Amino acid sequence: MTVFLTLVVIALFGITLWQMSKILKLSQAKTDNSQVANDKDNNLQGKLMLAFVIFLYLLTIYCFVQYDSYFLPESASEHGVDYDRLMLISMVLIMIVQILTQGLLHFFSYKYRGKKENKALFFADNDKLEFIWTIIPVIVLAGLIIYGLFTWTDIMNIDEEDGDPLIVELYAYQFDWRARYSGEDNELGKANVRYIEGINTLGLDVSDTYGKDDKITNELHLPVNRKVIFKMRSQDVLHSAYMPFFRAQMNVVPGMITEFAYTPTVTSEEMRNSEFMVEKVATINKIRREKSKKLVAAGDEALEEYTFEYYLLCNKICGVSHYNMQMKIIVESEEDYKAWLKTQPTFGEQLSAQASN
Ligand SMILES: [Cu+2]
Repeated sequence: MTVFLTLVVIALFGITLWQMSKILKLSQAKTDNSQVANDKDNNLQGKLMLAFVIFLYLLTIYCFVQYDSYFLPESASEHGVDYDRLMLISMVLIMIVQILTQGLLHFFSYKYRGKKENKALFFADNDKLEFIWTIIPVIVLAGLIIYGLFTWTDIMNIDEEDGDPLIVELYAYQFDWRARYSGEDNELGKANVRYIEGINTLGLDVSDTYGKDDKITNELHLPVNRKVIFKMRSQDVLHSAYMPFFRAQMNVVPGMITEFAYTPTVTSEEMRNSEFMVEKVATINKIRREKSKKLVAAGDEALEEYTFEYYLLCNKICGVSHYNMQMKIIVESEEDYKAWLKTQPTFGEQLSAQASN
């Protein structure tokens, strides 16, 4: 019954509105209701066009100033320098073209807004003009694309024979990462998702002798200034290995091995002590201290001081805890790296420890 009454009320309300709109229409019968824009309309629209583009440009400048602190520091990897240069050149070109064309579009809409006495000029075509505005974008775009292709080839050229690269497996699963280092033999053992059982969460082939001395860790230690080749595997869904400070990102796809390589050039320690990071961390800690005051007042635990670390993040939304899927990266000297690796147990040792339990 209530539903029926509600529907009746809504229907009556609708009819009332409809009747009122008819009255309104009658009272406006004498005003100009022509569908053709008059000078007053054109004036308003022209000014709005101009105001809109000015608003957009002011907003852009504001965002650059306000969100400047979210920019990354200079790249901490060798190829990252080329990557940043390509990005900068592309962005500067895009900005110049955008500011000019968009600005002119809106300015002309304002300047040549409709006026009753204006007559349109018949202008068929101009070969010279068309040639100019075709050839300039062609040359600029071709240059940008060719430069981009060369940079891409340089970055994606993963040559295992070149120098003495470190080969590390990155293993992704919901919702964490593992790193696997090849042992003394410098060869990663075979692995397959079918072998996953008990502590063998990476599915290493137990019968493969190459795998026995592999070391599985939950931190990624990398020696500085040595090329690292990452071989990536996923246990379950699509993940993405994202290391923004090294300008590196690669999808981690179940059922296949994807690769990426880079040479870290700045140790964790150096990055922590860099001017850029000291300033940034100070700002973060200031915010945290203020937040802590409120937390303590509310009876919650205060926030710890923040110190900078590199992280490997997941950059594909892979499930509920995706936001927390990360592994610490420590870039250090070759000696420190070797000393750390020595302290890690091999897969063989882990297996026999489990067997004796
Ligand atoms: Cu993920």
